[in-house]
Amino acid sequence: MNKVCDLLGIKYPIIQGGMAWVATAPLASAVSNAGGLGIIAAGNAPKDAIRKEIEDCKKMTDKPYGVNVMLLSPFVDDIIDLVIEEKVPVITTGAGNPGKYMDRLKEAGIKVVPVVPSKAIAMKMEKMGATAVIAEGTESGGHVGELTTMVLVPQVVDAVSIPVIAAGGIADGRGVAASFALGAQGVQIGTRFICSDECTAHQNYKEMVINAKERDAVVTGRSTGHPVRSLKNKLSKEFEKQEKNGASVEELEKLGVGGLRIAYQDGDKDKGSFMSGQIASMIKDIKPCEEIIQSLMNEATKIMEEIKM
Ligand code: TUI
Repeated sequence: MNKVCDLLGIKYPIIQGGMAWVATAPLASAVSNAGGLGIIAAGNAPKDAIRKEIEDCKKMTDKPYGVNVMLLSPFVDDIIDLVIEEKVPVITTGAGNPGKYMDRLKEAGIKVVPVVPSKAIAMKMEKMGATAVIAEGTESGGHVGELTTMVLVPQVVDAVSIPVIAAGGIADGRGVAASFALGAQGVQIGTRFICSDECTAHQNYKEMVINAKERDAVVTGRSTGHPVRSLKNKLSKEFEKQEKNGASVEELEKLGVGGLRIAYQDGDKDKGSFMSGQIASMIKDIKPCEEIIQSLMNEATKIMEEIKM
């Protein structure tokens, strides 16, 4: 039995990425119903908005699901209260250290799976009582670390005893098999699920991912200390220009704020921040989550059986 499946009570070791705005109840419940772990992303949203997503998700699936807590959110304390009140089975965390909430979460029986960008932070999370860690390489979308998935995952695997879930640059069965070869026991997949039928993002967001070429998922905002990977467009170019011209962190953050909502809701291809992983250029179609997960598993199983022979 796979340890990640065992710990999380799921059929396949596939965890959906906690994509702010994009990961709502319809997507999360579809992934959970298909045998993975669907995730509702709290992002920067207030408590009541996420409570509604949790309630909707519970109506649409009786399988385990999770909430991604974005630790830079101004509402993070409220979101922690919420996941405890709602008895959410699993949380993933991003963009920081969930340490100060760990005791309360564990006491409430919530499994905590932090996203980590380095071996050092993974070891810290294990000590604090994390159930597993997600080692997320810089290929991923949104807020990124420095190390690639290829370099990060085996080092985290060697450094901790809890299960490691690989993330960043995975969208097909080859990526799943490669992750297992590196010692991971599960994968977190984000960008591939944007291009699912159940994802509630604007059609233009899905088109941006499908039309992306191999070097289109670019990182901006390194100078602010919060580097973000998104698809190249007018906004990313303007951001890059202002960054080169020495704009202040405040000016840059003002330019970036709200971009994700514009991408998700309005689908404005010029003004939106279309956060996406590098793997966007390999995604060519929009399918139901069930089909995505089935082909990931079939392809990965076939590769792993070929290795056995
Ligand atoms: O969190 C993500 N991806 C995200 S968050 C996000 S919303 C946002 N928007 C603008 C600026 C910042 C965030 C969009 N995409 N991925 C997981 C992730 N976590 N990547 C890196 C980290 C991380 C970084 C530092 C995790 C822990 C950490 O710990 C530092 C410490 O305190 O030791």
